[in-house]
Amino acid sequence: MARAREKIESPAPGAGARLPPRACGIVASPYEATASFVAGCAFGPEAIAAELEAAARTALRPGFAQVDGWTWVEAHHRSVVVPDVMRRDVGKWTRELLGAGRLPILVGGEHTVTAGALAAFDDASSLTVVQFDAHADLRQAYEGTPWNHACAMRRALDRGHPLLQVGIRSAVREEIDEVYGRGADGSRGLLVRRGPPPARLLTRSGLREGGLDDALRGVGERIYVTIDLDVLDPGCAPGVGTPEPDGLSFWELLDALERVLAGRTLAGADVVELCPARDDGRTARLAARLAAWLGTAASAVER
Ligand SMILES: [Mn+2]
Repeated sequence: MARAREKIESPAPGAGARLPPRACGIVASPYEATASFVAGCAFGPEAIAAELEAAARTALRPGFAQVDGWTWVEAHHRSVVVPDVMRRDVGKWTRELLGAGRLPILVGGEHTVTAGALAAFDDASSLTVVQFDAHADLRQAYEGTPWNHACAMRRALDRGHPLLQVGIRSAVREEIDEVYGRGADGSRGLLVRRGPPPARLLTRSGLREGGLDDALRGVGERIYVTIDLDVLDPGCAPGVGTPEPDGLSFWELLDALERVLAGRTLAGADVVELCPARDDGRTARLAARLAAWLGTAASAVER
């Protein structure tokens, strides 16, 4: 792994190394404190690092950014399980990359790490979080903590971020009712909460039926994309902690991302919940490709 990171460049954690002006930076957060089904996503970042290293040697990958020269920062050690420490460290490095004019792409780690990246952005109400996920992640608390990965998007709402949830196919009644109101009927798979902050949820079936354009109506110009890999079908992405049948194909995800970002600015992104213990290598490669795809939006980076 040390070798994998040499080429992508790795300032020591917390060293405050001066970062050269390059388009993208990866913030690695091997954080795992609340795995509720299968453990192991603390090893996600190093699996992605190996795939990015392989990708850096690949000349022909049309549509994906060249990843050689990207900065790689390890936000904290794998032993960190205190949410405040994770959020502080991920926030610090995300801020550092933003300050250097680079697009921060966070790789996890469990979905809780998104809170760390979002902490680096001051004006939450002008940064819409677009979540691709099988699960709603809207619980107020789960298994005794508000920093469980099942609460990730509830915390984003708490910060004041408008939210668009896409591909959802698993949620409990209470979390939906609490955010979208009792009697939310989900007609055509789209739930709408009129904020502040506003929120929308497009189910998996709603996406299949062409509901994304409706869901995107009125969504703001600055976007933070969070991709929980379990939004994908377990057939193409088996290496996740909480797999759900009937997910998106890789193409379907890229197509949806393209439509989300058309005419909008990507301010930051993350790819989370990779669980190498469940993987045969295909999910790690896919996660690295996703990061490289997100990197194509780096030219539009802004704070
Ligand atoms: Mn999630």
